[in-house]
Amino acid sequence: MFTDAASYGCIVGTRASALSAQLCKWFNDGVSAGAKKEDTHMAAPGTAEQRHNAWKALEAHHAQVGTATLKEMFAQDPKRGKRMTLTAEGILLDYSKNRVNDETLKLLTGLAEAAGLKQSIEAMFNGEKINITENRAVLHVALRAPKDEVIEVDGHNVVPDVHEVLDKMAAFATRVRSGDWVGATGRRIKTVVNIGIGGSDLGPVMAYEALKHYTQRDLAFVFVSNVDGTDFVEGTLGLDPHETLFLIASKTFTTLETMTNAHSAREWFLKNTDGDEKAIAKHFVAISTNAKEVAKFGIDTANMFGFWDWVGGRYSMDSAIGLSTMIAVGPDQFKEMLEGFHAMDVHFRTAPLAQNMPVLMGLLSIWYTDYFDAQTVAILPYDQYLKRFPAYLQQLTMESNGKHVTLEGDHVGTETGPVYWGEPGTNGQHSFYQLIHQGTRLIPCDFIGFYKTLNPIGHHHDILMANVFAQTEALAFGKTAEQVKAEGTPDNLVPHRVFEGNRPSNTLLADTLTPRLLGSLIALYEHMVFTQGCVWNIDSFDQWGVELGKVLAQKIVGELDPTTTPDLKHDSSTNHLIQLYRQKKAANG
Ligand code: G6Q
Repeated sequence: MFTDAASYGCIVGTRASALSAQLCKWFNDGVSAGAKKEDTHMAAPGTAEQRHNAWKALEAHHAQVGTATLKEMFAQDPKRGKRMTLTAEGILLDYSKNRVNDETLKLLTGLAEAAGLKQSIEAMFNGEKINITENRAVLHVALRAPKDEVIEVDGHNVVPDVHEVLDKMAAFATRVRSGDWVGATGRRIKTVVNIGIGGSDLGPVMAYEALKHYTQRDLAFVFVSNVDGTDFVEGTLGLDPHETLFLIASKTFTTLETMTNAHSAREWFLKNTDGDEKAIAKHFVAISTNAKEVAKFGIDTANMFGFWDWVGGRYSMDSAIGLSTMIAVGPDQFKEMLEGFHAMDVHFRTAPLAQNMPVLMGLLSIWYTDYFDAQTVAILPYDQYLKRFPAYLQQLTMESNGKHVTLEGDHVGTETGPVYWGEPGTNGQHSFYQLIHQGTRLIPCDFIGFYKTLNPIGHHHDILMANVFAQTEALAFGKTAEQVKAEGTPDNLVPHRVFEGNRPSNTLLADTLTPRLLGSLIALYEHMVFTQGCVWNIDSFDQWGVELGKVLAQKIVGELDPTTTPDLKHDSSTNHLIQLYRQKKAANG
């Protein structure tokens, strides 16, 4: 029989003692690394001792309240549901169904203060080189700064550069949308194919899907990312090259997947037209920071849209990387999206920590990750247009905070980035929600819904939103054995039908999904990630794990040619797998 007490125990899963041991190590390392800390570009946070004390205070607090239930908390404070809400830039966050009380929030805010979050936010907005491992500024906030703002990197104001590119994008997008930009044979562009991967793909795809309602429907959009030839072949199947425009999106213009797809696109285009290389200029444009490689590929740099090394790939969807978005929705609506981003930037920079939505969400995720041993966070948008939002957030969160060393290079003393995942509702309810409701793991969830649908038919929207409210209620309050019995359930089935409850969730509600709202929503998560990274004292803006993959595959590609006899120097498993592939490839011709 599942009693309430037993059920809480099994999902609380506190790792307080392990955390305590790690914190001691971290504290000692922090003190000895004190001098090194001065060398970094981060603005000085609290001392190692203050940070240590803030973590320890939360640990003690967790020992006291970690088993308290949402049911009790709601019973104690009838106004909790209304009180624990926060509104910013058209988004309402209801955080009342989290396992926190006022003291928890105070201590979490104290943790952020001790970590120097306020100073770090200023350091980012001021263009300091807070991406210390790449010695780069982190200025996606400059991509949506109004024209009159001044943001300097090495003494140079980057805002005019941003607006120059935005203007160039707007002129180009307008020409493609109106049919003024024509292909080499004078035909109007009907399909735009974005070729990119990772940060040069996930943002554009997500934004295209999210804003489909606002797109020009006589233009089709295709996104090719995977080096698996199937992606390119299926993506271009049936396209007329005379009416197709390729956007080659790559910050470096050296990424193996993107360059392979770009070369295939070039061959496909020349093979299916009269093969005149001069036509390339009308059908290929580049989005990159690397003019040299763009020219080498054969794209006229006049048809190149630039950005800068201070824009990280996963933070680039509102830079020139968003050209496909701008062509789809038009420059005015793209501008509205940027305004939404900017509004949330201002909120993040100016709101007090306790009323700061990205900060609060970041701190709540730290509470579950580091004190409840929660390993994942589910992102559950109840809007079909946001179907790619969880995939987008996977990269934003996990590439940013999937780090095991501190800014000083020491092993972290706490757990860092949880796994983010999800699917749109209500589809997910018919598959993995079972585990969230009745499994043994604690999975904090973000539910995202809208008061108004863009497609009002019948009762669909009420049914959709009723599910949001029902799910968060069931997760928080569950169903006791007594309730199950009272329904006439046979005794042997009662345990199976008990819902422990006490499973936390955030609910995010907004009026309707507009370009502006999308911008604010993305910025909310960007800054939530920043908050987490600052508290964990890690570099959220490098991605050495991605870089490694880029190098390793390049080497092995050359070893797969069966006409050569490479001296394979990998481990015995990798050598064997490569040999098998070479033999099969030779046999298959
Ligand atoms: C993002 C990562 C990574 C990157 C891709 C594509 O933050 O760095 O996902 O966006 O590897 O890189 P390119 O744009 O240089 O092709």
